[in-house]
Amino acid sequence: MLDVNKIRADFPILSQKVNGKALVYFDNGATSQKPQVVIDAISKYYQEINANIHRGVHTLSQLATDAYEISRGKLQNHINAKFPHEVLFTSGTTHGINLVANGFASILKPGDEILVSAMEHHSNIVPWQMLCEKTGAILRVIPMNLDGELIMSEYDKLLSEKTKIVTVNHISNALGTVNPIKYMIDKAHEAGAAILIDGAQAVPHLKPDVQELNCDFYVFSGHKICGPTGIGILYGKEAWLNKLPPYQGGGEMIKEVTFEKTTYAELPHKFEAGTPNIAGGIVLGTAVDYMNEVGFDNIQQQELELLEYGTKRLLEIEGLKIFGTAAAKTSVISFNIEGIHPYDIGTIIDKLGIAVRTGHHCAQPIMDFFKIPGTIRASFAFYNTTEEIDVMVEAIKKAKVMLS
Ligand code: 7TS
Repeated sequence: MLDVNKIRADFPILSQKVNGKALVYFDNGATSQKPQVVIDAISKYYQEINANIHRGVHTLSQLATDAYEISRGKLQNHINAKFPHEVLFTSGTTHGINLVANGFASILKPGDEILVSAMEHHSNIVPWQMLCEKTGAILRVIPMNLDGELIMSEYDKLLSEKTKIVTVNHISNALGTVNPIKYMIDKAHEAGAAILIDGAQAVPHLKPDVQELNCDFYVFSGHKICGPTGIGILYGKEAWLNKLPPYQGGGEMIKEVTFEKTTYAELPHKFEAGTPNIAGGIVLGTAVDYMNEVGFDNIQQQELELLEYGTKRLLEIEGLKIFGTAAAKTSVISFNIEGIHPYDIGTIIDKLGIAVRTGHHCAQPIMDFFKIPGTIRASFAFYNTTEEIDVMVEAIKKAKVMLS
């Protein structure tokens, strides 16, 4: 069992007051809070070993390079990648998806098809639409049902020899649905297509095993797993990363440059042009260590309790409707109250110290599907408590009285 009070003491921001009230932070889907070890590791890097990596023979450069590569190894272990060079540092999920989509420009022909799901974040829609514009490929959408579950029989029908890549989130940011990605990966491969998994909302809750999943690409952001912003991971199978052209040209990604011809560096450097977010890369390793120390079994147990308790308490509010009622769900509750705009509730409960996200959550097609302008989203992390849910429920009741 998780000692939540002990865990909360690791996060200085959680004992802050916001608008004069104790902070209730339920916007973990947007970004997680950071434990003191992570905050300290950032200072330590700049205080003790700051230098550019992979270039100097001097001691600090070597220390920074070693720390960066040790962190890559931690991430490799964390997701069980076969090789460290299959783990690329990016600036985040968005960067990882754009890198892969850009690479596929050299593979796709007019009429080829890309499958996306109906419940994607914009960052897993727009890069593929841009790719379609560039190549003449066609975007097809895997539909979902009213519970917010992808319809697998429709997915099976959409897959064909025209399908070149499938791209789907592991967990939906707006609905909390956990998608059947193992099934989807196997089916994509049977059809001869590659598959990218957007793990941005999954990695805060579980440890993906990329070899067991057998996905071709798996992307996520560091800032949702207690790490800093501006750093993320793109896992790609070695064969795919060798096949794709580099995304950006520049220093560190070359083997040899002449004005006649340039040859590219081996993986992972081929995809890591320029000075990267060195501190971010190193500290992401610290963040992953922290999450593993807390333990994903403990995290899941705590979050399941929060999901069940939160769902029960919220449904006590008259006129409240939850969007995203999939059988397989994580600790995200998206809801609306009849006759009240989500922004109004969000604004009032913010005054009471409660941070939730309101709006379309960068997933407008989901809102269009449910014919709503947006939702109020409470997304819980392992450091949240049922008492905080009680505070939110009371605040929403107050807001409802004020607004009706
Ligand atoms: N994919 C999913 C499923 C996401 O939830 C997000 C961010 C992204 C991609 C993009 O990640 P980034 O780190 O590159 O920005 N989701 C959210 C959210 O739900 N609220 O704020 C950001």
